[in-house]
Order: sequence, then C-alpha cells, then structure tokens
Amino acid sequence: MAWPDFSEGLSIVIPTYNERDNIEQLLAEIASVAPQLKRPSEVVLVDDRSPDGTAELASQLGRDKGLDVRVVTPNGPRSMGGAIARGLDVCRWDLVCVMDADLSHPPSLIPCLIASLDGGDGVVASRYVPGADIESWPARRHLISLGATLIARIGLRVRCRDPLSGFFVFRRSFLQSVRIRGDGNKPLLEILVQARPVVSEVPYLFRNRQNGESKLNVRSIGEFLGLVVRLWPSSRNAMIRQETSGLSGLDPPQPSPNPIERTSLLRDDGPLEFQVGRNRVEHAAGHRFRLHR
Ligand SMILES: Nc1nc2c(ncn2[C@@H]2O[C@H](COP(=O)(O)OP(=O)(O)OP(=O)(O)O)[C@@H](O)[C@H]2O)c(=O)[nH]1
Ligand SMILES: [Mg+2]
Repeated sequence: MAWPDFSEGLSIVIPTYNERDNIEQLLAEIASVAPQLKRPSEVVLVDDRSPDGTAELASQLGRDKGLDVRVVTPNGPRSMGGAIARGLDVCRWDLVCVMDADLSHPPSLIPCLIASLDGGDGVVASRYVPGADIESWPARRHLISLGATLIARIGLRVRCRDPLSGFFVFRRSFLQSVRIRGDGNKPLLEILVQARPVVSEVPYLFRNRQNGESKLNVRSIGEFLGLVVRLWPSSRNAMIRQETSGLSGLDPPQPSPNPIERTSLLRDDGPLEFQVGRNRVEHAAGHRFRLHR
C-alpha cells in the first residue's frame, strides 16, 4: 500500500503532564493543519491527572475549536511512556501519530509524515538526519541526547538515526506484534528493536520547550538505561534471526533511507514542501501534497 487512503482517519496521541501553558497553541496548530490531512482525525490526550488542569482546558478547547479531543486519564503511576502505550491502545484509527505537547514537535509536519509512509512500516520525525536542526538546547542537553542516541543505535543495533524521537507515525495493525510497555519513556525504541520496521526519517526543526517544565531528570536517564538493558536480548535475537534468514543483521548501523532522497514530495502547486536552508529545515505549512516517484 502506498499513500494511506483518505477515507482512513488519523489518531494523534499526545501524553501530557502540566502542559496548560502549551495546550492552547498546540491544539490551535493541530486545528489549522487538519484541513491538509483530508481525513477524519482525533486527538487522544493521555493526561496523568495534571494538577494545572491541562485535561480540563484541553477538553474545553477541543469543543471551542471543533476538534475531536478525547482526554484519557490512566490509573496507576505517572509515566510518559505508559501514557503513550495507553493512548495507542484506545485510539480509534489504525493510522497513528505520536507527539509531545510542549511545542517541540510542529504539527505542521504531520501531513508530510503521513505522505512519507509510502509503503513503509513507519515514519520518524528526526533530529539527526541532514536538514534537521535543534533550536536553543544547552550544550548539556545536546550531550545527553547524543549519548543516549549512540547507546541505542550501537548497543541495540538500530538503524534509525533518531531512535529516541517522540514524534512518529505508525499503523497500529503493524504494532500488534510489539508489546509496548512504556518503561524508559522511549516507545519508538521498543518498536524499532522488537519489530525491526522499515522506517523513513523526515528532518524537522526541533524547538526547545518555551513554557512549562521539562520532566527529564536523572531518574529518566536511569529508566532509559534500564530499557536498553531490557531490550538487549531482543536485539541479539533479532540479529540472529536476520543472519539465519540471510539478511545482513551484523552490518554496522546504517542511516535509514531518507524520504527526501528516496522519493520526491511535491506540492500540488509547486516544488518541495521543505525549504532546506543552512543546516535546518523549515516546514512550509498550508500546502497540499502528492507523492511523486
Ligand atoms: N501523561 C504523561 N505525560 C508526560 C509525563 N511526563 C512527561 N509527559 C509529557 O510527555 C511529553 C514530553 O515530556 P518532556 O518533559 O517535554 O520531556 P522531553 O521532551 O524528553 O524533555 P524536554 O523537551 O527537554 O523537556 C510532554 O508532552 C509531556 O507533557 C507523564 O508522567 N505522564
Ligand atoms: Mg519535550
């Protein structure tokens, strides 16, 4: 299957905890991109009882903006990864996009992510492919992210360049073979290691959060390392399976095919929907896409 059918809807799964200061802009941006999706869509906001009233505000804003916003409030301990796993369980459509609420992930990229699915298993919005950039991260944050990314790529032999991205598109039917636990808060890594999907990566401009507090702390780093240890046997087993089936599982990590190199994405009324500038990519919102080989 190439381009997903327009009669098929999209579920956008967003974990939230104390995102009151970001939720209005986020939902406004999703509402403004909705016409380009040309398909029904719902927002599944999985909120761990944020004390700042994120969930109530999101429900209200959904009604005001005519967006289908469903707030899910899990029981149990607060967990970003657990919230995403729960969202994937309860969403209505097969096609799902997972993203953060802190405006680091631009909703204007969603149409391009869906277009890039193009017969693959998933699409990752990537900070580490040519054309991508990260805005206003302190050096320490860069170091932590790069270190964790290298641990995941080399230790677990995943080929995706940004396996810790929180912004990605998959089909839930493809994910049925994966048990996403959400421990370590990196569900994409769980998918990449356990299902070995074919994914494309789309570059984007990651913006550091402007409002609200980061939930990244020393404990998150420990939980991530725990996840790597848990996934390690699966990564070895997957490699052995690939070896015995004649595939080159022991190759060093390779970049995933970049959809911009692999296909050309054309706007109906003009050239590429990306403007790739000096080491950064701006996504031009408000255009219709069609896929061209
Ligand atoms: N439901 C739920 N959502 C969470 C939890 N922790 C974080 N989130 C949400 O997960 C998304 C990512 O969280 P962030 O705090 O931005 O973590 P990060 O993106 O790894 O780190 P920074 O962007 O550097 O702050 C945001 O939408 C948060 O609101 C949680 O315990 N439960
Ligand atoms: Mg964030």
